[in-house]
Amino acid sequence: MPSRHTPSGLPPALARVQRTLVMAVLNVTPDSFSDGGEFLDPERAVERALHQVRLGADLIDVGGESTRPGAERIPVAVELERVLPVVEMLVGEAVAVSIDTMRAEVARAAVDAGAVLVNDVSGGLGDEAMLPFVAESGHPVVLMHWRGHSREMQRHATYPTGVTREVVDELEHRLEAAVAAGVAPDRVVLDPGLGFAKNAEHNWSLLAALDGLAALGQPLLVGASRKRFLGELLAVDGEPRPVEQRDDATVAITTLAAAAGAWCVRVHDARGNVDAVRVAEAWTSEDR
Ligand code: PMM
Repeated sequence: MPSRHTPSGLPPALARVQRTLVMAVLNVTPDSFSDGGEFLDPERAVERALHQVRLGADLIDVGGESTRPGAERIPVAVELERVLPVVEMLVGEAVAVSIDTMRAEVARAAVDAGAVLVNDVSGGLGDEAMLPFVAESGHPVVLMHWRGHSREMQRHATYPTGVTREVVDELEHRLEAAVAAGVAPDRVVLDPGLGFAKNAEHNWSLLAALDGLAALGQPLLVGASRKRFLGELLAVDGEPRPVEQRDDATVAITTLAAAAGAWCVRVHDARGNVDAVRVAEAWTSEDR
């Protein structure tokens, strides 16, 4: 079984966990592909997150800007207005919060409010102030493979020398950039960025190569939950499986990702995924 790497700098309750972590998504947006508009009201958002924690989620990933293909950017003030009250309320409930943002200003406000992890889908490319901020804060950071903003990203879904090779190379560059900015390498989590400048075939290649990515020696995060490539896989008569019926396939990916050594999976509904990481842990455990 490939070894699972865990980032430093997490709160002790998370650092102690001896299995793949389950991060539950909380999109405080009107337009995310799977849950857009459902949790714009902070009270509802918090209720949803607490439900996910009761189901066994280890972390709640709060995001205020949709990254679905084609999405337009929003002003930073709007992003802050969406996420901050929710982060504050969740921290007040002793929930471990991750902040899903490409903006240093939003990351800083969330960290000041008590967020424990920064999740940057742009891998530090979206805002030049992000990596220096992460270095200063000392928080662990997720750097995802990214090739451009949602509006235009599918134009960059070309990998002439092989998707795994190019993604690994580009992630290594992001890691180097983080270290050059002063981020401790043991705080950096890498993420292949499924669906971001990638078609279904690219996503499956990356998932199949996950143990190879784990060999980079960094903790890995996998975000496959409900994504379009699952809808395409399960299509009937050319009709993709609807978003709300992709959770079983998500659980299957979680099991395989956990067995391949992922540190964390990012999912919309913790149910099933929490059991899946336990199954994978028992399956791959070496001390029996
Ligand atoms: N995917 C989405 C948003 N944030 N963060 C990380 N680290 N990895 C991902 O794969 C990822 C992400 C898009 O999905 P959503 O709109 O359902 O949140």
